[in-house]
Parts: sequence; C-alpha cells; structure tokens
Amino acid sequence: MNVSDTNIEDLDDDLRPLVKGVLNGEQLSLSRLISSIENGDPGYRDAVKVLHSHATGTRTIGITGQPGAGKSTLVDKLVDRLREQDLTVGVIAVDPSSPYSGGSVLGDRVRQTSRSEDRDVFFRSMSARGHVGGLAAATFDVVHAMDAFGKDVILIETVGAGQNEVEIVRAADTVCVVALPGAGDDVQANKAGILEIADVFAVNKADFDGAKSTALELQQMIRIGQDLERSNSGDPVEEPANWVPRVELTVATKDEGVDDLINAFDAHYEHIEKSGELAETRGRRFEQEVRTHLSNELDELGDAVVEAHHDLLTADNDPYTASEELVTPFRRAVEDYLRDD
Ligand SMILES: Nc1nc2c(ncn2[C@@H]2O[C@H](COP(=O)(O)OP(=O)(O)OP(=O)(O)O)[C@@H](O)[C@H]2O)c(=O)[nH]1
Ligand SMILES: [Mg+2]
Repeated sequence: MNVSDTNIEDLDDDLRPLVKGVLNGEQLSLSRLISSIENGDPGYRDAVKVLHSHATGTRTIGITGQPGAGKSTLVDKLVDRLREQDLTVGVIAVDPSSPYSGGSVLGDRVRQTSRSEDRDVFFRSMSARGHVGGLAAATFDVVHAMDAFGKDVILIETVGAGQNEVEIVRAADTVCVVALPGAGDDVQANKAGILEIADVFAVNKADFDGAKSTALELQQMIRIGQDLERSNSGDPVEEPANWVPRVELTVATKDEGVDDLINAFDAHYEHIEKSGELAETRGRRFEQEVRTHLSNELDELGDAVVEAHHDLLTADNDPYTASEELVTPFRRAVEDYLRDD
C-alpha cells in the first residue's frame, strides 16, 4: 500500500512557504494556508498531506446546539480555562448559513481582535462558501493544519442543523450539546439525533427558569437510552462500562459551571482513551475523510466520462441505460482491482 511521500520541497511555490510557516508556528501562515484550503487553491491537497504527516492527533471537542444557545459565549469561557492550564487552543466556528469566511463574521472578528495579543489562541470561522471537497472535508483539513501548527486542543463550534454539521461535530473526540432550559420536548423527540451524539450536555442559560428540570429530564432520557442499549445487547447481567453522558448547568455569560463542564470533558476523554473508543472514533473519522475524498474523485471521473460520451445522451436513449453504459468500464476496473488484491 502506498503511503504519502509528498515532500515539502515539492509543494507549489505559493504553498511551500506557508506550510513551512505553519510548522514554525507562524499564525499568519496558518491563516493564509486555511484560506488556500477553503479556496481549493492548486496544490492544497499536497500541502495538507505534508501537514498531516506532522500532525500528532490533537484532541478535538465539538460544541453544537441550536442558534443562540450560547455556544460562542461558552467557547470563549472554555478557551479562558484551557489557557489557564497553559494549553494552546484552536477554535473553528463552522457557519454554513454565512456567506462570509476567514473570521469576517462580526462576532468572530470581535473575538479575534480582543484576543489578538494572545498568540496561543487561534480563531477561524468557516462558511459554506467555496470548498471544492465540501465543508466537512475542509473543516477536517483545517483540523490537520491546526494540529500540525501545534495546538493542544481544537474546539469546533457548529449550529448542529443539517447533515453536514452533524457529520462534522460527531467526528470530534468529545461532543458537547448545548441545550436551553425547556428544551426537554426537543430532546424527547431526539431532534437531530442529539441524544446519540452527545457525550456531555451543557444546559446553558441556567439563570432562566426551568434549567434544573431540563437537566433532570435529560438525565432521565439518558438513563432510558442506556437501559435500552443494555437490553438490546442481549446480556442483561453484564454491566458494560459505557460512558454515561454527563449533564452540567452553565451560565456562560457569568462564567458559571464552566469548570464542571471542563471536568466532564476531561472525564470523557480519559474514559475513551482507556476503553479504546478514542482509537475507534479516530479510525471512523479517517474512514469518513477517505470516503468523502473518494466520492469527490469519483464525481470528477463521472463528469469526464459524461463529457466524453455526450453521444449517449440522445432522445432515443433513457437516463438509466445511458448511466449504466457509462459506468460499465468503472465496474470492470473495480472488479479487476478487487480480484488482484
Ligand atoms: N442570560 C443568558 N444569556 C446568555 C447565556 N449565554 C449566552 N447568552 C446570550 O445569548 C446570546 C447568544 O449567545 P451566543 O454565544 O452568540 O450563542 P451561539 O449559540 O453561539 O449562537 P449562534 O452561533 O448564532 O448559533 C448572546 O446575547 C449571549 O450574551 C447565559 O448563560 N445566560
Ligand atoms: Mg456562535
């Protein structure tokens, strides 16, 4: 099997100095390189290959929840705590609804300047614009870049609406769902499958009524979920050492409950490290990235074949027959390839 042998000196002239800069810990290079990834500049894939070979597997924490739940405010406070622990932090705010990127979302611009003196925090917003390989692929490329840059922890904020974002956030090592007081009904309906993806719930805006009862409802739902899982596993006697999602109350604006939240993240991380789930999660993320890239490449091949055989797209043919004919050489090649293995 081939392993990447892309050398830094072989990179595109524009990208080589940026990759070197990133590996030397230069923020401006990181920022420019991320723009190249977002724009799909020529050679950016090779740049990511080199960065990947320098990545160490930085810890990632996904923060998701409905619009206005307080994710960004919470992320700010989390960054403060992580910095107090002398950890360097990268923040990626994924905002598919925004046409802007590169930290030009107002809130993020404000945050970036307010922290500009702290060189150990790097904020970046990513919008839906551009992204040859899709938003999820670009986000993971940025994770690799921040990892190679040397960040100790990467926080990924997404609104958690839509398939793309769920895909992004569930690839994080630890997933935190930010819920609001009174969110019990939504959770009951398991909107967006949040019960399945949450490792930790933050019931934020706990200065409003109903936070405690929402936390209790969540805990109940979690218990029912775990009981179901156990009874489905067919061995009711065995008590599997499953992670039980933690529920924490927070008031992000007042910086309350943030320590407990960090403790919950740490406990989860420790659990998945010991149980082997961390390796599984990362294996899944790797596979997902490969599938995304592969399907993009196959799309390109498909386009080329359609262009070359426009003669099949005539009124006396039909779309199924035409596509079956076009895919035949691919199928043969794949069968041969799998046989040779
Ligand atoms: N009362 C109260 N307000 C809060 C709390 N946390 C955040 N807010 C406010 O809620 C509003 C939204 O906060 P954000 O942090 O921007 O929320 P978000 O989830 O990042 O929002 P989007 O990124 O737009 O989805 C802001 O006005 C915050 O000041 C809290 O714990 N209590
Ligand atoms: Mg936000």
